[in-house]
Order: sequence, then C-alpha cells, then structure tokens
Amino acid sequence: MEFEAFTAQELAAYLGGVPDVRALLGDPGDLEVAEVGDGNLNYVYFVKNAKTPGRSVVVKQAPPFLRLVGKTWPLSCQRMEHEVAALRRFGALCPQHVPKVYHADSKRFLMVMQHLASHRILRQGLMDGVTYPRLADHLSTYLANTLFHGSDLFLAPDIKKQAASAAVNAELCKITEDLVFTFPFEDHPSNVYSPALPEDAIERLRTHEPLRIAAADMKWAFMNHAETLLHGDLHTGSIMVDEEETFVIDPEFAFYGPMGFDIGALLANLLLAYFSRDWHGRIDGHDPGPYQEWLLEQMMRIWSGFSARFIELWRDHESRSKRRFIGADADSRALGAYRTHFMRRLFADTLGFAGCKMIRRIVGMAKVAEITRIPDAEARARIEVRCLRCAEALLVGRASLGDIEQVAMLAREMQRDAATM
Ligand code: SR1
Ligand code: MG
Repeated sequence: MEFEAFTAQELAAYLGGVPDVRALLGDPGDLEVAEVGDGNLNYVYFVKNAKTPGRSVVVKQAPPFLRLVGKTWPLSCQRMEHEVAALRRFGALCPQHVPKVYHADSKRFLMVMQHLASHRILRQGLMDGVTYPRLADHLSTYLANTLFHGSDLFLAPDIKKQAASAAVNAELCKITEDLVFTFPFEDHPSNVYSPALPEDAIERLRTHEPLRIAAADMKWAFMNHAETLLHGDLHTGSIMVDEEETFVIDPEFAFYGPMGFDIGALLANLLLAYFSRDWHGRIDGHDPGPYQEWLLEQMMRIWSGFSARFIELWRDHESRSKRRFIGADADSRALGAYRTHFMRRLFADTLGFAGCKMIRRIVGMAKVAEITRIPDAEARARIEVRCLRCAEALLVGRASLGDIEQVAMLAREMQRDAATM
C-alpha cells in the first residue's frame, strides 16, 4: 500500500485509540496537530491538547523513503524499530538525557514520545550564540554511560554479541559509509560544493594520499569495530537543550560501532560551529572571539569529562564484579597502563571520525545550517576552507595529537592563519 502521511484528524483519532497516550493527552477532539519535521529522514508532529497545552507529545513516523530526497530514495521503515530500541536502551542508562518513549507501533513505524517543550535544537542555540552552562557535563555523562555500558568492558561476551547482532542496521550504516566515508573523497554526483570553494581544496580530498588513507582507515573502523551501541548520528541537530537540561534525540542510525564515532561527531559539530562563528558572531559588529573560545572550552570539557567518567565506570565495575578485562592476575600498574592505552586509541579514533564528519558537511549532501546560512559566498568559502584544513589535520594527525588542548590550539591556528589569508 502506498504510504500516506497522517492528516491532523487521522493522527488525533489514532492517538485517541491508544489508551496510555489518550490518558496523557485527553480527548482526541481537543488535540492540535502540527507537522514540524525539518530533519532528513522522518515526519515529526507536535500534538497538544488545545485546552491544556501542558498535555503534549511528539509523534515521529518513518515513511518508506528518505524525506530529504523523496520517494525516489526508498528506505526501509524498520529504522523506526532501531530508533525505538536505542531510545529505550539509552533511556534506561541515562534517563535524565533521553526523552521517554510512551508508545511504539511497529506496524505503522511510528512512536509517541516526550515533548521537550522548553528545549530547542542545540545547533540553533549555537548559531544564536547562546551558552549552556551544563552542556559539557551532561554530554560527557551521556557519552560515558552509553558507550561504556554497551561494550565488552561491561556486558558479558555472549550478551554483548546478541546485542550487537540485534542492532545490525545495515541500510542506515550504508548511508553513513557512502555519505561520510566515500562520496566526499570522490567525484560523486551527490556532492554539493559551495560555488566559491577553491577547486584545489576539493581536488586535495581526492588526491592527497595521507588524507585518503586516513579516511579509508576510519571507514574500516566504522564498518568493522563493533565496540558498543552507538547513537550513530550525534550532531548538534540531534541534541535538545535549555539552560538546565540536555536531551539526545534521533538515534535511528544506532548500531554497534566504534566508540569514537559518537564522540567525534559531536566534536566535529562544535568545530563547525567554531569556524562558522567567524560569520555569525560578527553580525552587528560583535567580536566572535569570546563565543568561539566558549565553543572550544565545551569541546575540551566534553572530552575530558567523558574520559574521566568512562574510566571511573570501568574501575567501579571491575572492582564490584571482580572481573578484569585484561585478566584476573593483572596488577594495578598493568590495569592503569591498559586504560591509558585504551583511551589514547579512542582519542585518535575520535579525531579521525571528527575529521570525516567535518568534511562530509562541507562537500557532501546534507549540510549544516551554520554553514549554509552564510549569505556571503566568499566568506562562506573561507570558513569552509578552514573547516577542511582542520579536518585534514585531525585525520592525518590523529595519532600524534596528544590531547584535546592541542586540538583546541590547532583550531585557533587555523582560524588565525586564515585571518591573514
Ligand atoms: C541522506 S540522510 C543525510 C544525513 O542525515 C542524517 O542526519 C545523517 O547524518 C545522514 O548522513
Ligand atoms: Mg537525525
């Protein structure tokens, strides 16, 4: 049967027929429905009781195609099941940072979830120059809890393998394999370049061997390193915030993959915000510098907060369970040395993935608003070149950049050099 999106009346009637949701929302005749989805994949509706607006939910439905492109790009609706399963798992691990799922319908490929009424998409907040005092703390907590508890450091090996197999999400992974790791590095018809971007910047992505090798290595890790259950698309459009709270939404790309992919996605988007601030922050004659520093500070705090919490979870679990990942006879020196080695490798992975995620947003399809909303073509291209240079330095230098402070220094250098270009 051909997919038809719900009309407002049909959706209200449907919700009225789900007892738990009806209890939340009240009489279907009182419901107001608005389609608000601006994402790439799905339909999203806000539904509220017009008489008591505090009674509200979000409904998300997966059509059998990619919404961004339309019916010419078919996509299986099963992605909704992955999203629901991931939201439930992440919600159990980190309830304070994941919206509640009230109802899921595996025949209609939809779910009804908590409406975050006072929160906004982080990307928009960053474009407006808003600071969020608890953001880094919340996101590092979310990352440490989700990434640790899905891995072999926590789960018994058989349970972890079952979880990895249940989370196979081949169709959405293929989108990432193509759009993040492959097409940006070749002359692919889906690539979209801003007109003023210099030809040599694009050419370099195809011809600079160290960069090609690094990107291929990250693709290999993405496809083969089933380390933990990932969100799979953790950009700043997948995060909702207000002054007090932070929620991570939209995990339809969830699968078992390398930990650094989620952390790298987040850092990449903070760096895109950092470089594009050079435009948005100058509007009305302001100095973009202080907010750019705030963005770098968040990046540093997210990595350092994450790594401290992750190690704490690891230590606590080993001391409580009396099981040591590297073997029962390991002394505390060997344990500490392995943890240091593990985090060092994870940091390098994080930087490599961050580099790929930045490049795809500059030259691939599906761009980010902080770049596309720069109306001055020359200014946009200058910022895009800085993003590409930074991305290359992260990818190629991922194993030699010693700590997150060095990454911040690198970003500042790119910004300074470019200022004198
Ligand atoms: C073709 S879908 C484009 C992108 O939207 C999602 O947010 C993912 O990042 C995906 O790559
Ligand atoms: Mg999304």
